[in-house]
Amino acid sequence: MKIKCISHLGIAVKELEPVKKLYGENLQLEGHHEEVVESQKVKVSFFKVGETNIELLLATSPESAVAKYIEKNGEGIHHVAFEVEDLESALEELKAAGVKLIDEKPREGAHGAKIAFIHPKATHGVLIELCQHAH
Ligand code: CMX
Repeated sequence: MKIKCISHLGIAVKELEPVKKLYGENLQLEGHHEEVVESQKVKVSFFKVGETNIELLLATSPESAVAKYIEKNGEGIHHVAFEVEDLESALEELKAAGVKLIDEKPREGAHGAKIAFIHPKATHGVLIELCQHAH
């Protein structure tokens, strides 16, 4: 597989507005996209950092994985997302190598990107997302 770059770092937050103020006003990063990803039960807000992004993650339901994460760990870095050239074949490769996956097939994430998660049990505690952007 070919990992092209870190697409984003996902940060779990309890409230969006004060964190947006921190990244947007205090750290002066450019906020450029916001959307609710219904399937993931999250609202996401992106800030550009050079070629990569900070993705703030707000749970939209108590059943959201992000709500569960915050309950257990508090706010903080939730996942790292690597952009790959071809997500389906990357997943096939990992599966063949015996790496435990959460998603064996791509599903839809923010920006209409195809995304899939590797299980944190297989990644020494860091939740890894692989994504392939629509463009
Ligand atoms: N980082 C590290 N470990 C994590 C973790 C995280 N973010 N989230 C869960 N885990 C650990 C748990 O602590 C648990 O460990 P133990 O078994 O030792 O207690 C284990 O992984 C399983 O966690 P769980 O919540 O019980 O299991 P689920 O199968 O219900 O969910 C997961 C696991 C990772 C899929 C889910 O928690 C999750 O975070 N999904 C991704 C949601 C998300 O970020 N969506 C936004 C996408 C938007 C986009 O980028 O486009």
